[in-house]
Parts: sequence; C-alpha cells; structure tokens
Amino acid sequence: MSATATATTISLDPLDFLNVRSLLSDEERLVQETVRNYVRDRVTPFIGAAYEAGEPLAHLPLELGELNLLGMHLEGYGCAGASAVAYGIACMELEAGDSGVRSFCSVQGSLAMYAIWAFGSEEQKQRWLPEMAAGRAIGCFGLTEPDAGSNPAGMRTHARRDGDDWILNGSKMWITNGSVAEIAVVWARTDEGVRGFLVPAGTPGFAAPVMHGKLSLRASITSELTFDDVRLPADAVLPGVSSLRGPLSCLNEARYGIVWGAAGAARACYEAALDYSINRKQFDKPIAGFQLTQKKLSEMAVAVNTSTLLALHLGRLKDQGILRTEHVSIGKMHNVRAALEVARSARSVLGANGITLEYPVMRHANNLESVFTYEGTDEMHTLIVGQAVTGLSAFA
Ligand code: TGC
Ligand code: FAD
Repeated sequence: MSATATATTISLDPLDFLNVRSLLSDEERLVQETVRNYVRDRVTPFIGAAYEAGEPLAHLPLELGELNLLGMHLEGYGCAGASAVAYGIACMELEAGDSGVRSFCSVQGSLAMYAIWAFGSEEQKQRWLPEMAAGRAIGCFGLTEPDAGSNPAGMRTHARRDGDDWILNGSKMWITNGSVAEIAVVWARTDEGVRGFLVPAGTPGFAAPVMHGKLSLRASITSELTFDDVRLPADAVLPGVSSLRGPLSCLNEARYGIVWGAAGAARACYEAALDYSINRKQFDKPIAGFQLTQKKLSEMAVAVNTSTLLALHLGRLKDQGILRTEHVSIGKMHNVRAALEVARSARSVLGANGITLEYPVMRHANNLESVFTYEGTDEMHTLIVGQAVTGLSAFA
C-alpha cells in the first residue's frame, strides 16, 4: 500500500487521534460506549448545578450499581469481575464527566470494597460486598489524619483490645463519602501492627461531619471521622493484614483508576476547547485558525493521546499480573500533570467563558488540584520513582 493510500484510508478523529480505540476489544469498546452514554445523560446535565451547590449527585450510587461499575474489577460477591482495562476505561469515562464521579467509584470499589475483598473474612465479604456492588451500601476509606497525610506510618488513631472487643480512638480527615457511608474502613495502630476495622455508621462514639469550604471536588462529599471510645466486636477487624501493606495495597488499585481518569478529564477539556475555538470568531475568523490557538490544541491532542496510551499500557500489564506500584506512580505523575496542563490551556482558549460553570473546563481544572494531591501527592510518586531508579529512599 502506498503512503498516500494509507493516509487517505485512515480517518482522523481529533479526540482519538492515534486511534487508541482500535487497540480495544469489543467488550472494552462496549464498556466505553455504555459509560460514555451514561455520563452524557446522567452526569453532564446535572453536574454544574451540583458543583455549585457543593453536593454529590444523589442518583449516582444506585445507577452505578445497576451498571455494574462498583467494584467492577473484583471477582464474586455480586461484582462484575471485569478486566483491569475495562475498569480503567470506565474510570476514564466517569472522570470525563467529573473527577468527583470517578472518586465515588474509586473509593467505593478500589478502596472500601477492595479492602474487604482482599483482607476481609468470608462473613465480612458476604455481609458487605453484594450490597456495596449494588450501590445500596456506601463505603469510605479512612487512612489520612490531621497530622499524617503523606506519611500514614505516623497515624495516631489506635485500637486496643478489651476482652473480645476492640476500643477505637482517634480521628481521620479528608475522607471521601465519609458522611454518607454506611460502612467505614478505618486503619488504626494496634499492638499487632496497623489493622483495618469495619465501623458501621451510627456506632456510638463514631461521628462523620462534612468538611466545608472546598473549592475543588465540590460534587463529592469530604468528611472528618472521629472515634471516641468506639467499642467494636472482635469480628470488626479485617483478619487478613496487620501492617501498612493493607491500606497501601488498596491505594495501588485506586491510583491505577486515577491514571485512566485523568486522561478522561483531559479529553473533556480538550474537546471543549476544540469545539469552542471552531465556533468563536474574533478578527472575523474562528480563533481555531490562529497559530497560537492551534499550538495549544495540538499540544492538548498530544497530551490526551499519550496519557490514554500510557493508561492502556499499564492496564495491559495489570491484566497480565505484572504491573508494579512504581509503574502506577509513573502513570499518576504523568497523567495528572498532563491533565492539569491541558485544563489550564483549555481555560485560556475559552477566554472569559472559561471561568464559568457553563463549560466544564474550570471545574475540571479545580478538581484536578485534588487529584494531584490525593492518592499520594505528585511529590510522593516522584520519590517512589526516584527510589526505584536510584535504589535510595529520599522519603525521610
Ligand atoms: P514502607 O515502610 O516502605 O512499607 C510499609 C509496608 O507496606 C508495604 N508497601 C506496600 N504494599 C502494597 N503496595 C504498596 N504500594 C506498598 N508500599 C509499601 C511494605 O512492603 C511494608 O509491608 P510490611 O508487611 O513488610 O510491613 O512504607 P513507608 O511508610 O515508608 O511508605 C512509603 C510511602 C511514602 C510510599 C507511603 O507512605 C505512601 O504511599 N504515602 C502516600 C499516602 C497516600 O497515598 N495516601 C492516600 C490516602 S487515600 C486517598 O487519598 C483517597 S482519595 C479518594 C478519592 O479518589 O476520592
Ligand atoms: P502533606 O502530607 O502534609 O503534604 C504537604 C506537602 O508536602 C505536599 O506537597 C507533599 O507532597 C509535601 N511533602 C510531604 N512529605 C514530603 C517529602 N518527604 N518530600 C517532599 N515533599 C513532601 N485520604 C483518605 O484516607 N481517604 C480519602 O477518602 C481521601 N479523600 C480525599 C479527598 C480530597 C478531596 C482530598 C483533597 C484529599 C483526600 N484524602 C483522603 C487525603 C489525601 O490522601 C491527602 O491529602 C494526601 O495524602 C496528602 O496529605 P496532606 O494533605 O496531609 O499533605
């Protein structure tokens, strides 16, 4: 085939310039279409108002449950047992709607459900996972504390045995879904190491007040968790782990979803900028016709496509069982940085309109500031990669 024939027979989709879609299986494409359509119908029309009000979309949990997106990469207990790539694609499409929507899905499936699935007893799995997969029970994941963020080894929340029971004291901060969760997975220091506890809402001594004043992830609930002599039965503890390996294993799962999600947020910003620039005229022609705008759009196209390819590569490694935590760190670093740059550049293309909720760009830009920080800050992932390439730890 001649070079000319090749060039004319392959169509160019500005939003999927490298035709990454051709690398997906039929099943993966179906997941993409299903979630993209869901976001178009059930997220996009409502998210601006929810963001402004500082409230989550109330219809989300049950509808994501009906779509089998909650804990979708887990096997059994009502979970879909999908591949890592299919799960990643779902995260990408959800975050193209709003990072808070993907956050809900990540915290439910990759943090709270995964903790129970990987480290829980058979009774704990039977009790919680089917309800959580259906979206009838919401979970949260309490690791961060006021004085222990990047360094969870510094946590003060602790539990001690009292006969067969446990007594839990301390506090957590910045906990997604905390105030609306039926079940909190709480990590605490014990004489036996760091252990995970299942704390149902309404347990005496446990409170989960909403944190106010956020300018980012406004359509997502963020809460404090406080524990004042909370008495828990022996079977509240997750039996499968007694070290930081427990929570850090859960983080691997959620960070992987963010690698894909950030690519979705970037794509949504690029799409908004491209559309706007073609329709907006200044100096009697579309601003898309100016070289400086084309430079911005070309750079966005490169960032969106390289991020998506990177996410897909990591997903294939995960499905082969050879993905390392350091790979995920490279993915989170690259894709969240790239998405932030795309969002800022897209904002400038939209001019004054770029600062409004009528367009998704500023909302994504603000959300991505949280994504840059949570699930391991950009600096933590830089140091994880730095340690991997030098063999020297620079954490402390
Ligand atoms: P270190 O001493 O190296 O290890 C302690 C134990 O953990 C094991 N381990 C891991 N296991 C699984 N996956 C990993 N990625 C692991 N990294 C370490 C390790 O083998 C050891 O196990 P054992 O059994 O021998 O004791 O750990 P360190 O204290 O030096 O930690 C290093 C560091 C900085 C990488 C870690 O603390 C870290 O990742 N910090 C960042 C904290 C973070 O990401 N927090 C996120 C909170 S959750 C959240 O943000 C949710 S946002 C929700 C949303 O999407 O809305
Ligand atoms: P700090 O750890 O105090 O860091 C402050 C700055 O110092 C950062 O730039 C950091 O990178 C830098 N720094 C720290 N140590 C070093 C070092 N050794 N070298 C170089 N730089 C360093 N947590 C949960 O447990 N569950 C949740 O559901 C959850 N949801 C969240 C939702 C939102 C919207 C947000 C914003 C956060 C959420 N978090 C959650 C908390 C999040 O994981 C932490 O904010 C994050 O781990 C960073 O901790 P920190 O905010 O205490 O910052």
